[in-house]
Amino acid sequence: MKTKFLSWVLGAAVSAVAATAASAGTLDDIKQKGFVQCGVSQGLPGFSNPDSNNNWTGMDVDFCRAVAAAIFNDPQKVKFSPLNSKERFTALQSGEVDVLSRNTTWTMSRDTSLGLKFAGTMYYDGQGFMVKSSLGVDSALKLDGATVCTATGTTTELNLADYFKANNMKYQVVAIEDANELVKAYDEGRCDIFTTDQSGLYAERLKMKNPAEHVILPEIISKEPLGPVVRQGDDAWFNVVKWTYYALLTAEEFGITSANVDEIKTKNSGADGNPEIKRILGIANEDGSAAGFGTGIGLSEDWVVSIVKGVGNYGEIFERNVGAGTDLKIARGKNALWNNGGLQYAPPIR
Ligand SMILES: N[C@@H](CCC(=O)N[C@@H](CS)C(=O)NCC(=O)O)C(=O)O
Repeated sequence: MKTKFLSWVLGAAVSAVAATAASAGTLDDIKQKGFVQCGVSQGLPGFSNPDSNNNWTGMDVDFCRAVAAAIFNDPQKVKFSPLNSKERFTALQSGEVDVLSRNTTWTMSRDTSLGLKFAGTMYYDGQGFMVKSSLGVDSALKLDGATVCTATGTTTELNLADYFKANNMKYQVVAIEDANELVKAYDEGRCDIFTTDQSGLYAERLKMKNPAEHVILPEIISKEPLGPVVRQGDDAWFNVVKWTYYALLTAEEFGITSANVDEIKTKNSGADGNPEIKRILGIANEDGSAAGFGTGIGLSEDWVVSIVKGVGNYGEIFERNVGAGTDLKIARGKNALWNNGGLQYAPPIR
């Protein structure tokens, strides 16, 4: 009885917080303060990483810059809050950040009972394992009895338990909140294995004393769709974040890049312009009426132009931050567009 009452009180408190945050109107607040407050990781190369001058780069960072470009026609109008995995949801629930763009896995409980809402999957991932090559292990199924380093408050911890149980193996866990301490613990040999999202393994390996000494095992033990998150109860803001993600995909699908967006816009501006391109780039109809839908979600008609000029399309963001030309060298794989063998798919802008 007592516990039931307590959980009711807690539930009511969470709804009250969500309702307060929602009634504030996040998009209007952002327009008023002049920037987007974006929750990111504390440093994950390729995803959200600060340099020595506190300039942030990465896919998750570029997503927030895309949202800023959509609102302000300026990808720099964003401030970053570095958050560890344990504190990230409270920071979003309390309104400390407007959006969380931080290698966060979309799960049912996070998307429902936490009072949050995922706007899309910026990166389709899965959990993997890394070991020192000197250990001579070539499969995760040979890890019985191992000591495993992992981050606190993650899906990683939970999948790890499931996987070892399902395969009748024992393990000891070293769970650490701070990402740099975690990497250090593994690098210094406090654990035999490091486990996290496979993209995280590629990223964290770059921080090891000798990256070449570590191998990533072939097994992928979970689905980790990573994407931006907002609070429940504020549909206007949710729509802006969700359609910014779709705009990035749509631009790639139509071959619209940061280098050619102006040219494509000019080419399609006349009466014989491609109607689909007109809708995407918000080019007005001959009678002056709006062809696109930007103003319908509180943005300008050329919101997609601003996004692509500011950060490029999805493919450009991927290649610049984690692609073949970077230290991470990640292939598009499941993150290719739907018409190119991948899972990235946006509903039509119409
Ligand atoms: N995707 C998983 C794991 C995300 C996670 O927090 N991973 C750690 C280990 S790579 C991390 O991002 N550390 C970087 C940091 O805390 O700044 C989740 O959403 O729970």
